[in-house]
Amino acid sequence: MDEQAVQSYRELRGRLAEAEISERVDALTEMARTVRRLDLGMIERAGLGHIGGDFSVTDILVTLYGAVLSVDPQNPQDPERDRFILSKGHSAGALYATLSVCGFFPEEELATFMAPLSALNGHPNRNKIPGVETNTGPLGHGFPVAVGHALAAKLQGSPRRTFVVLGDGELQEGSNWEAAMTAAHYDLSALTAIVDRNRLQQGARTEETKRLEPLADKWRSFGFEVREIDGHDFAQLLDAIGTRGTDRPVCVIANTTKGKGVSFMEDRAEWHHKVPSAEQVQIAREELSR
Ligand SMILES: Cc1ncc(C[n+]2csc(CCOP(=O)(O)OP(=O)(O)O)c2C)c(N)n1
Ligand SMILES: [Mg+2]
Repeated sequence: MDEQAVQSYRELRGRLAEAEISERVDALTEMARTVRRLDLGMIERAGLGHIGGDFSVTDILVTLYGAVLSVDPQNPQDPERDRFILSKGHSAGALYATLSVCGFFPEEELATFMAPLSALNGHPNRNKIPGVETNTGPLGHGFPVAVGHALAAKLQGSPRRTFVVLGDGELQEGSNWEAAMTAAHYDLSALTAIVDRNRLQQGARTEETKRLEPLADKWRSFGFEVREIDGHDFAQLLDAIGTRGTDRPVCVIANTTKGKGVSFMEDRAEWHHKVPSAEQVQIAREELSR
C-alpha cells in the first residue's frame, strides 16, 4: 500500500462524487493519460507486454477505479467491497498501473513488471497483488468466477456489485456462454460484464476468425440487459457502468480501439504484443501527453 497515493485517490473519489460531469470526465481523462504512460514505461523496461489490449481497456479500468468501484486500497479484503475481475488477464499491465495510481501498491514496484521474482507477473495473481480478485490469463475463466462472486453476494443479501471485463476474442471460449446462462438464470442484476470490443484478437480480426456479430442480440438472447457505448467516452462509460441492472445482469459492449492513444498502434493486429522500439516509445510518449 502507498499511503500518499491512497490519500490522493480518496480525495479524487470524494471530489468526483460531488462533481459535474465535465469535471469527472476531465479527471478521468487525466488519470487515463497517467495509466497509459506508466504502462508504456513498464513494457519498455520489461521488453514484454500486451500494449494493444492494455490501451483499449485503459479507459474502462479508469472509469471503474476512478468513479464506480467501491474498494479501499487500505483494506483490499473488505468482505463488502465490490468485486472486479479482469478476465482478459493479458492486459495485466494496464491493471497494475491503475492499481498503483489508486495506492494498492507503490508506483516504484511497476519497474519490476515481469522481472524474475516480481509480484507483477505477465498475468495477475491474487496471492501476490492486493486488489486482484482472482488469477486470470487463460481466457474464458474470469467470467465464471465473477458469476460465482455475484451469486454469493445475492445469496448473502449483500448490495455489493461484481464487474468483469472480457476481451471480444475471449468470447470464443465456450465457458463464457455457460457463465452468461447461469448469470441470467439467477437474475444476477448486480453483475456487469463489460466487453472490450476492439474487434481484434491475437494476430487477426475477430469477425474473420470466428464471427461474433450480432453480438448485442446474442447477449440479449442469453437474458442480459445490453448497453452499447463508445468505450473511450467517459460520459458514456460512467452512465453505462455506473448503474446496476434493474432485474437482470448487464452487458456493456464497449466499442474500443486496440492501441488507443498512439497513432501507429491503433487498430493494428501486430500491436497485440509487439514491443515498441526506443524511437517508437518516444513518439508514443509525446502523443500520450497531449
Ligand atoms: C485459453 C487461452 N487461449 C489462448 C490464449 C492466448 N491469448 C492471449 S491474448 C489472446 C487474444 C485475445 O483477444 P481478445 O480477447 O480480443 O483480447 P484483446 O483484443 O483485448 O487484447 C490469446 C489468443 C490464452 N491466454 N488463453
Ligand atoms: Mg479484442
